[in-house]
Amino acid sequence: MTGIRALPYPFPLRRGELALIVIDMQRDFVEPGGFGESLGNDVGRLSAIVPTVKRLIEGCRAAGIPVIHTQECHRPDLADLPPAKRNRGNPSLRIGDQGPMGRILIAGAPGTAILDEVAPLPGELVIQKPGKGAFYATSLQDELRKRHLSQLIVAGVTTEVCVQTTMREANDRGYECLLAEDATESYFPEFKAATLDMIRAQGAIVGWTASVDTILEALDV
Ligand code: C5J
Repeated sequence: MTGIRALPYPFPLRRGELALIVIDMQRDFVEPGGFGESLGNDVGRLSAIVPTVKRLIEGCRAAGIPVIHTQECHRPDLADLPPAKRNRGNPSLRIGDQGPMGRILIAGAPGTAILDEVAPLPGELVIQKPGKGAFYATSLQDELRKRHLSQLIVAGVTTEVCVQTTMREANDRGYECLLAEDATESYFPEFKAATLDMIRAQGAIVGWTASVDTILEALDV
């Protein structure tokens, strides 16, 4: 078995069963003037990883690894947005409200779009998700099963919210996950560091972590 040099020990790569999943690289989280910034966050931390995420995506494509994208968004009628989620953050600007880039996190709004630099290619799977985890109320598990995929490289934002939630959901469903350390980011550096530690603690209790360079080297790209 070939392994990828990872923490806390080599990731047991099964290349034919591996996909890359890129979480929520959306304008509203990453660009100035979006929802993330309206909550008082420094979006510069997130925009700084865009070139690295792009390199990982392009490397995986070159290696023949399927690339899956997620997009956090809701229906225009908000039927999939419970008050427990809508009433969070800055109450003057909530999910579904009109923001500087259209209705915040509503399907089809400009701010909800995935950044051009890391946009899906035609034919790549895009999972629209109303929750933090990519498995909640989506077809992701069925799509992975159909493609006989059992391992995920995980990238995207934010590390301790949608990325970590997705990794925990995936792990509970039997998927092995490798988090790309420098292709994920948080508005809070200490939360990112803690998340990486939590994921790989206790013998990879949730998953593994490795740098993008190391992952691409193992994929021979
Ligand atoms: C958040 C996400 N932070 N994609 N979403 O609300 O992590």
